[in-house]
Amino acid sequence: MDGTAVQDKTVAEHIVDFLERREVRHVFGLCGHTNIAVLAALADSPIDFVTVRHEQIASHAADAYARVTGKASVVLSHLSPGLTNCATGVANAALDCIPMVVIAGDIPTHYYGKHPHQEVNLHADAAQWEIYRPFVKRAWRVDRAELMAEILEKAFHLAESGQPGPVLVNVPMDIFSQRIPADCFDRIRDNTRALVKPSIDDDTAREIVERLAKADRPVAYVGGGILLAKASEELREFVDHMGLPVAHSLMGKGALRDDHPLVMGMTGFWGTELVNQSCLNADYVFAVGTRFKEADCSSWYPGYTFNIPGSKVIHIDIEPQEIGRNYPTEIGVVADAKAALRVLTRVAKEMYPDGFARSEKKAEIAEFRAAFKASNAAMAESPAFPMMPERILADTRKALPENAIITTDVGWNKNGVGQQFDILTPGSILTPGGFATMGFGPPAAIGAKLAEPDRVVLSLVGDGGFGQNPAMLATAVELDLGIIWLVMNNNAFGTIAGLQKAHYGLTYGTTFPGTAAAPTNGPGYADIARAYGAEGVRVRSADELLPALQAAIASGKPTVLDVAMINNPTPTTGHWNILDIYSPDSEVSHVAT
Ligand SMILES: Cc1ncc(C[n+]2csc(CCOP(=O)(O)OP(=O)(O)O)c2C)c(N)n1
Ligand SMILES: [Mg+2]
Repeated sequence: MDGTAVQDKTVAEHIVDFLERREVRHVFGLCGHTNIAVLAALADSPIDFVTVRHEQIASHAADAYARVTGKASVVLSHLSPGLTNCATGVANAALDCIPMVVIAGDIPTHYYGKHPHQEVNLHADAAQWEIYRPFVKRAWRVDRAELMAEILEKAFHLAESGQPGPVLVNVPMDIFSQRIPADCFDRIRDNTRALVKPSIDDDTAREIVERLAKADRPVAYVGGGILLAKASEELREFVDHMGLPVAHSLMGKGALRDDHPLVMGMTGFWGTELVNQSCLNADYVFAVGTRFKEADCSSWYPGYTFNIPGSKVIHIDIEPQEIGRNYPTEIGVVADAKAALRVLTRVAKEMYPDGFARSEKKAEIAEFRAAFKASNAAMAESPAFPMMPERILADTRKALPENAIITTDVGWNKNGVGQQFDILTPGSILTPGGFATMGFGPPAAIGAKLAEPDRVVLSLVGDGGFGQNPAMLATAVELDLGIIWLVMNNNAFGTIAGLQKAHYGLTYGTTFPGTAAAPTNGPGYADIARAYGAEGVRVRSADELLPALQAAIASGKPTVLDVAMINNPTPTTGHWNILDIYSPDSEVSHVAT
């Protein structure tokens, strides 16, 4: 450190300058006595601080913001209860590989271990940062002010590179207020902000193309890694040239438009017959940016989604730990999906300039799609009220422009959407895949709308999920965000109620008893919306939904639509091992009522 340098700014002010230089536009968070120094510095900054009423709302909103912008989002949290409230959203981001930098205040360094106000110290002094260790890529406790610049720099690099994910920068409050010389931050000023990602070599690419070309029944199986790498266009070029039918995981939904002639759909428990059968019969599975997760692979049971070994696996992923984790892999490549697919397409065009039509497979896909649609038609057009879930999804698709962003939660809105709702713009569905967090979707819509204010943003959510974070409405109204929340209201934690009914013959603790005022529909979600200053509409017949959606989109106002829905489970063709755990001796189907 230069002893003559001016001690010009506090660490908090330097942090804000750093974030401005990184072109951060929004910071999500909630105040506390440990972080108001940073808020004071933000007050004079072009960066907007998005105030929420519960830290989980901040971390989910930041998660969605990062999914849409493709860059690390920033959360500012208070210590202990603030940080634990925030944890669910951070863990959700971690399991879906979403880059995020969480900056948290902590107790002052000179009080470590003395049990100052709100210290977490039962096993070690000033140990709140350890709570995050299992789900962040790295957690720093900043014990010296001069180290802040390098730590922040590393934090952003780590969050955004390799397999992305959240990191924690935990800062004792006295460090925020310390004045440090400017050159502490100047040291990193000219450092690069974007790291070049690894690709595939031509020889390996040729080997892969050769095997896929010679295969009889190859299948591409893609995951969220395609969207994280913004590789949809490269994927389309490669599968079009090779004529590869495409299956995808839940997180891979929308990697290609769902109406692309080669897209078969989502695999696994909630997959359809076509996609699960095609994967079972594949001689080669060409997997990119996916981790072969349990729900997508029918608990890895042979005979439901994948038959591996049997089918051979080629797997490209940015993270070596994902390769060979659950299935033996013939060729494994650690590479960025976008870079690797570019090389593969170039090599494939050199080796097989005419490409592969696989017209028969395309015809089979088209035929299945038509038959699946026909088999759902009665439900998708049903006038029943409470509404059929299929009709809610069909009317929602009709009302939305192709590039609308949809956030899902868990429940029918996730499983049914994965199975039967067409996504027509890559990256336009944001879903909590790995952590499957109930309560993700409504606040996630706030992050999505802030990232893309000109696009329609709709949160499809169950009544259980909506009930988790209704306070997000305060933020949406304060910022006048024209989001639509469609509450698929079956007066139940329906997905779990369906499992319980099938295995135990009852619904205890899984449905809502109702209230005297609303015995069958639970709390008045439209009234709650109006109390927060948003629009609230209780839809009263099936035919009212489409016009209500169109009116909400046209109004541009934050609007909650409360839509009564029949409590039927999402149909399944795959398997989930929990069924055997509940009922080991009988083959109980989830769809049984
Ligand atoms: C935070 C959290 N708690 C519990 C669960 C377990 N869970 C999975 S689906 C579900 C029910 C969701 O209910 P709702 O949002 O009403 O959707 P529905 O299943 O009725 O369509 C629950 C409780 C979870 N995934 N996340
Ligand atoms: Mg429900």
